[in-house]
Amino acid sequence: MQLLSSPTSPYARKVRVVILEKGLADQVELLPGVPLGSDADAAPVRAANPLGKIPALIRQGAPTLFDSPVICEYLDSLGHGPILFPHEGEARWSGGRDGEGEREGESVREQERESARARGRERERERGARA
Ligand SMILES: N[C@@H](CCC(=O)N[C@@H](CS)C(=O)NCC(=O)O)C(=O)O
Repeated sequence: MQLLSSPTSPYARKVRVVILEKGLADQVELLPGVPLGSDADAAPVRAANPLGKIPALIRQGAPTLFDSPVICEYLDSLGHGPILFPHEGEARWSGGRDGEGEREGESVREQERESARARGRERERERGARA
């Protein structure tokens, strides 16, 4: 299996934690995923996930999985050790929420948008200086 991910994605980090906790590190190759890069950089992510997001888990001979809760539960079903995502009972409803990750994700996205705006302003200044 191959995981498209990045160090800054909280969703991808959650999946990497599951990979480690479930003893699957030797079965999952980590590949860089750049969802918000240039068309060329983002192409592998868009090819793997129609939503153009990371994480995405590419499986040999089976459809690619995307959306971190789905990926996490799938990996949980494969690996060793205690179940991390209970299937039933109170434990199912009291754990595994994505709220923290979403807040962190929004903060990362805002930083990326601000970097893109700063690069745009820099390019404008360079064009102005050359004119
Ligand atoms: N619900 C998704 C959210 C994934 C997500 O938003 N990933 C961000 C990176 S942290 C992304 O790929 N964003 C690209 C975009 O929104 O186009 C999950 O849990 O995997």
